[in-house]
Amino acid sequence: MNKSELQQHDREHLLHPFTDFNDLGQQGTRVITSAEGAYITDIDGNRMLDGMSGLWCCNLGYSRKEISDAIYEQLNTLPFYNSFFQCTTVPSIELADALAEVTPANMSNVFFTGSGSEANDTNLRLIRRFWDLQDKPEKRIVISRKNGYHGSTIAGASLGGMSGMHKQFQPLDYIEHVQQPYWFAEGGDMSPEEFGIHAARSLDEKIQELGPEKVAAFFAEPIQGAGGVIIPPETYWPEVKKVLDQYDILLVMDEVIFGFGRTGEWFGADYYGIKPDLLTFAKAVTNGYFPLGGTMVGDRVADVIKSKGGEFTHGYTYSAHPAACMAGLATINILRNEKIIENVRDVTGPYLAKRWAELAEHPIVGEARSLGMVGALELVKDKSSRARFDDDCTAGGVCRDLSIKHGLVMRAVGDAMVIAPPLIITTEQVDELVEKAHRALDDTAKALA
Ligand code: PXG
Repeated sequence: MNKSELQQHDREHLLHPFTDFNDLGQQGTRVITSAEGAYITDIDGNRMLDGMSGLWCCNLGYSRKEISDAIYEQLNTLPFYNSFFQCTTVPSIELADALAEVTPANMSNVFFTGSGSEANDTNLRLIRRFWDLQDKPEKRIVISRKNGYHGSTIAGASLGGMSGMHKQFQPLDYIEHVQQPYWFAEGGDMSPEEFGIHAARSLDEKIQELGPEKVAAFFAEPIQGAGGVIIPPETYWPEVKKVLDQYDILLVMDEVIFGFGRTGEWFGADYYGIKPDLLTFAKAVTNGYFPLGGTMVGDRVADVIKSKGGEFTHGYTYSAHPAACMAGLATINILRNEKIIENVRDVTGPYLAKRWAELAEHPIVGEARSLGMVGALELVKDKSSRARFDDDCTAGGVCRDLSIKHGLVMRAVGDAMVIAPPLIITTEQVDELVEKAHRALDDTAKALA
């Protein structure tokens, strides 16, 4: 099929995630046909620097044959076996061992799933069982944050704080949402430090309003990814942890985006020096090469679930799929052996921070923030008042399309332009990224003038 035939069949038969089908019908999908290193190529032969690592997953880029070989060899040895009913496979044991080593010290058990959304469903099941087994059945309510993202199943989308998603289904009634630590958009006249405390206090207030004895857990991303790379002020996490400890509420860190090196540490929890009770992962655990997710279960929770006995009536056919586990092992081996994460922490992360900050000088950029290998630019019409170009935040979409024309994939979250390039990006490629982003900003300013 040629390009237009492919687009026609795509329109007729494929329902895409998070897509307005009328828009898609008019524009046609972009057909991506190959990828190499940090670059993707479309069907017209356009080569683009992938500033989004696929969908926040290909931390090692696209050319790691060790991972595809590991999957292939496993498929030719034992393509499938389940982990139910007292069965196991060698890859699943080896990956569980490796995960216990690289995740925070208080975590030595894993429950495997097929995706991040499923893993958050698993977390809700584990949390309920944990409190029930300790004769605290009244601890039922879960708190998360407005504009957080935790997946797209009913549980994931209920946990997430995306109002546009909540309008399209019936969210679970035992999940409450509190303020996000988004200083640029919501900080008003407060300093970032003051605002960090303020956002954490909104959690405290919600807990007191609900009754601490009824609150089971708090779910949060270390840094909000899909919400727009929202890096909380330094004061936020220490204060949140204090509040949760005070009321004996479990902390679930959802590291689907920030796990496996994105901050320059293995996990966001390491970056912030926090030990969560549960830690959700997916995406980069297999470098995006094979569907796999899971939750790391902290010792406090695992000890209760394991020692109190009784069957935990939960699991997925593809929990611990052997080929997925081999992909995970190969990925962790590369991250470790090639010191990829240390390089982000010591070399490429600081370099990106320096170059990205230069974009704050651009007339339509209200803030340029970055950390490790993520960044965001806030597009504004007026820098001092932080006024947007329009109420519907359409400038982001304009900038994204112009950026693609210049050969750089950025993602628009409203009017925040976000990047999460592969961790293997070189300093020269960071230069290329920043220059292309600059050109996209210039063209956006012209287009919106
Ligand atoms: N938690 C977090 C923090 C995520 O970012 C999920 C859970 C769900 O994972 P699965 O594997 O079920 O998709 C995610 C996924 C975007 C975008 O456009 C982000 C995600 C997924 C799709 C698009 O930023 N994050």
